Parts: sequence; structure tokens; C-alpha cells
Amino acid sequence: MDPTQKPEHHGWTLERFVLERQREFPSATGEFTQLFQQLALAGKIVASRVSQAGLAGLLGHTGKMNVQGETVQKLDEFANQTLIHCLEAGGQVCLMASEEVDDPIPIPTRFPKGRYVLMFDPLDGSTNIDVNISIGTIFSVHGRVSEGAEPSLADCLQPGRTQIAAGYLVYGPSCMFVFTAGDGVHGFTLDPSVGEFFLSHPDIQLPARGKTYSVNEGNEAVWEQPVRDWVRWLKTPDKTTGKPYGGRYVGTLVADFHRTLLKGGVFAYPADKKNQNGKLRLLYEAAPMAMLAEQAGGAASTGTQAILDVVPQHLHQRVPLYIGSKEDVADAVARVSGSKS
Ligand code: AFP
Repeated sequence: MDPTQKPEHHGWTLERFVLERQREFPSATGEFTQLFQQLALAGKIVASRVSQAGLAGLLGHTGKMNVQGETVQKLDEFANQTLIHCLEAGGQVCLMASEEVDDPIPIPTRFPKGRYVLMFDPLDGSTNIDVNISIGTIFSVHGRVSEGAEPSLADCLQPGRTQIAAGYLVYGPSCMFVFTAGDGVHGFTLDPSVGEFFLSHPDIQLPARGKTYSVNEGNEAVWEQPVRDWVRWLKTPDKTTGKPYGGRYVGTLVADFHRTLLKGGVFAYPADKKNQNGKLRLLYEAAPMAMLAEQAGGAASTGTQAILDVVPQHLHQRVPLYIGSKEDVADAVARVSGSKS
């Protein structure tokens, strides 16, 4: 049965949805379904803690710095540990990597290892925690490629194009789990009274062109001129509609991308004079979002190359990002690369 054809999606939990898809592959072992169950469990635990953050005395800093040189907040640490604990014991994953941790995270020897490599940003947008604005978790799944007895860094340093699955949880007014496993993008909303994610947004399609742009314009002084010119062009009223693009910026990639995915438009974190590779991390942010964008009919580029084709050189590599509606991303690429002004 195809859930996307049904007018009502009641009863289509995330678990059932992934399980039904698994049945289409007779050789499937169920490992992937179990991996998703554990990801959903981790998401529910983090969502519950996020919703109580103000009450539970969890706001504020731990005083530590993470590998990116940023202050680690308590919820970051909680989310990081939750993902590790939920995924390390199940036997589906052989190696993990987190935005919060310097090196790949091995599976303790007491647990069995599976064939998947999981990379995640446990709490994206953490500077928005203290002000009660949407935050999220991003994940990326690859298959193991190394052949030795133990998995290695090479298993993490794979281009986005080889991702088996990617997705995010957004902790907003409601909690959503949005993912792709290479056959479209599907969104599930958590019903907290039942404790399950239910299919709410089957087969999400990014409009070919949107009406909004999303970029931190506070950085204009350090942008290269083509980036400034592109943003100025977006703000110029269109000749036929008489309207310019509208600006929207949350400062949490998950939230800005989620809006872009549903409504269309373009999100960017460009390279600038200080940061040749922008700010966002290839493996934990750009590559998983790029797979979602392409699967929904959109695009994602560094400005010169498709994000999914970038071959990572190191775990915490940063990359410029232009992502969203196909035509809006094509305009951005043409203008920032200087081929159109
Ligand atoms: P934090 O997790 O440190 O808040 O960073 C969030 C983020 O990586 C991404 O989610 C945002 O899109 C981007 O940074 C916002 O960066 P600016 O604050 O420089 O606009």
C-alpha cells in the first residue's frame, strides 16, 4: 500500500513507514529499520528535554568549548550523549561522528557492529536555545567502505552522493522528523500524547522557485562583491510582480532549511573574506540537507560545485552553501560565480 496516495495518514507511524519500505527489498535484514527506530527514540528523548529546558535548569553553558571553538551548552551535551547511547548498542552502526566530538566515535567492544556509519549534529542552532527558538538535530547515514577489521576515518570521509539516508528533527512548535532514504522526502510529526511520529508530510516537493531568501546579512561587510550584488538583486522588485524576495532568517539551519523545503526559496551561508569556506560543516549540515533538497526536486551548491559531489578532506570541514529551490539556487550560482551580474 502506498501511504502517499491515501487522503488520511492516520496509523502511518515512522516505524511502519520504514518497515513497509523494507518489505519492498526481500534481501533487507531489518538493520536499517532498527537504525531508524533508534534515531526516532533519540529524537523523542531530546525533544522532551528541549521542551522542558527552561524548567529543568538545563539552560546556560557548561563552560566547555567544543572542537569548533564554540561554547558547549548543556543541551548540546545531552543531545550528543543521547544519540551516542541510543545508537551504539543496537548493532546497526559501526562508527559514528558528531559535530561536538574531535574524532570518530568508535562502538564500544562489548557491542556488535553493523554496516552503517552515522554522522550527526546533535543540536543545531544551539545559540537559539536560551531564547526559545527552534533548534534541531541533523543526521547522515553512509554504508561502511573500509575493509579492515575495524572501521576507519575513510568511512566518514565519503561524498554526500553516497549517503544512504539523511534527515533532521526540528524541535519547533511541534517536533518533526524529516528524512530521505533515496525515494523522496517524507515528514512525520510527533504526537506527544501517543509518543509516536505520524506521517504528516508525504513526498515533500520543493517549488521550483520561491519568494524568500535566507542569509545572515550582518556579514555583508565581509562578503565578496558578487555575493552582495546577488542579495541586492534579490531585494530589487521583480519586473512582472513588482515585488522583491522577502527575507527570513532564524539562525538555525534546520529551521531555515525546513521553511525553505516547504515553501521554496533559497538559504545561503556564503564564503566570505574571513572564512573561505563559510561556516557550515560539510558532513553534519550541508551534505545531509543537500540530499534532502535534491530528493525534493531542489538543489544545493557551494557556488561552484554540487554539495553532494564534494569529497571531504577532514571530519569538520566547512563549506559554502546555497540550497533550496532549483531556479533560485541556479540564479545564486550564476551570480556569485560571476557568470551573470
Ligand atoms: P550554532 O549551533 O552555533 O547556533 O550554529 C548554528 C549554525 O551552525 C546553523 O544552524 C545556522 O544556520 C548558522 O550556524 C547561523 O550562523 P550565524 O549565527 O553566523 O548566522
